[in-house]
Amino acid sequence: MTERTLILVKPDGVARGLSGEVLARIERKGYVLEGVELVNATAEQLAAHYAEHEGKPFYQPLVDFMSSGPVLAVIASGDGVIAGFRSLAGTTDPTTAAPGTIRGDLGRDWGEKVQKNIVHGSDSVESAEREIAIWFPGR
Ligand code: DAT
Ligand code: MG
Repeated sequence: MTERTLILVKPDGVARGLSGEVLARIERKGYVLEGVELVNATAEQLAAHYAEHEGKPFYQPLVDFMSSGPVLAVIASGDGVIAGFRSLAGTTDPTTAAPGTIRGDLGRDWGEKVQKNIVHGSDSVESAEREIAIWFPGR
């Protein structure tokens, strides 16, 4: 089913010059870029985006990291793009993410205080629509 997802190239990805690499992988898979914008995330955007993780030990370090530089917010569309991009991204910890995935190929840093895993991708239709409204109001 054609659907939309919300992807973020996180501050580590943008700072390392990996935005184009991530966009290229999305396009090579056949997904369509519907919106791309460089954003300095506000505290309100991050609180809304990561509401499900509030109270967890990694929450504050995560929000601090996400505020440390610009993020590239992307809407991508296509058949099965929500699960498909999660598959392209790889599992959460880049150390064990499979080779061939964005996190597995390009990520490394992980720890109690830093979670630099390059990208975010929505995990369900409901999350995707909720997150698109946070990063692209009116879309
Ligand atoms: P994902 O980004 O793979 O959907 P998630 O939604 O569970 O993972 O968590 C959001 C982010 O929070 C994740 O990209 C990195 C950080 N994170 C998750 N679990 C963590 C943990 N156990 N320790 C440190 N950071 C974590
Ligand atoms: Mg998640």
